[in-house]
Amino acid sequence: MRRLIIQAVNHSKAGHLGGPLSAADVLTVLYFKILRIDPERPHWPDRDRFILSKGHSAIGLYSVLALRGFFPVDELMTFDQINSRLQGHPDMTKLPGIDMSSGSLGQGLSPGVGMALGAKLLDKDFHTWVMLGDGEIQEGQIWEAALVAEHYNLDNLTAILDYNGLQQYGWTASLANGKRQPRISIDNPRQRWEVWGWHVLEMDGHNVGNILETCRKARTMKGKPTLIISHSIKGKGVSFMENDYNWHSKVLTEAEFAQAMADLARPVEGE
Ligand SMILES: Cc1ncc(C[n+]2csc(CCOP(=O)(O)OP(=O)(O)O)c2C)c(N)n1
Repeated sequence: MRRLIIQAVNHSKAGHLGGPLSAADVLTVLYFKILRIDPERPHWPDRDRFILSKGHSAIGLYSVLALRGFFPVDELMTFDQINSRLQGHPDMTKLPGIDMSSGSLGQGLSPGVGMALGAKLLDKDFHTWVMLGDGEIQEGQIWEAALVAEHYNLDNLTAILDYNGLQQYGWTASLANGKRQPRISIDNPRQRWEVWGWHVLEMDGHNVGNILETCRKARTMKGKPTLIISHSIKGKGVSFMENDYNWHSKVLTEAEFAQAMADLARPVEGE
């Protein structure tokens, strides 16, 4: 999947890399083991819903959808081209399998709350999952949605925070490398979300067994919504991209492309 991400972004000469690579393992476990979905029936009313609120990681979502059989893997090479169904940010009106358009950060949890509330009102048992970025949760709309989810006791809603510590131009925490950073802190998300009335779980976002176990547990949590803090590494899998915000979104040179593909030819840890 990571190789497909690199190939598609390299081919289009545009798109994000760090964020999709940090989310790749979680997306894989969700789409292959957790979500109740059917690629043959992308609009099945009883399917689980998934919203990639950090929509700039679209190529990660497209890759897993293709591998799961929603559309041909070859189509990934149309990524970000005019008239492609695979735009730089997910478009639910174009591509079956996308439950919500996204890209303007901060807006994905609100429709997730609506879907989860809708399921309760209609007495349906599907679960709604929303993936958030740690830079993204500085957005006030996320805070409002979190409070509404708690108000309605939406235990059929799970948010997964891709906690890679980086956003577009640097660290998300107020204190990084011993230096105070001039940006709003999202340190200690556990404390904040617990105060907002959510269950909070944590997992290693690159350990498939741990992701599987934690997501299964989230589905069974009762009484209130659940946040999973997924500890991850931005750029995971490509040596020179890991923990470097410069690779948030950048075009690869030929040599960098070759190095990235070589890095990703290594066996996956723990496989
Ligand atoms: C409302 C809004 N402001 C700014 C952007 C530009 N932008 C795209 S990605 C990004 C950083 C996101 O960081 P984070 O949520 O931590 O995502 P990740 O590190 O997982 O890529 C920004 C500022 C945007 N897409 N939407």
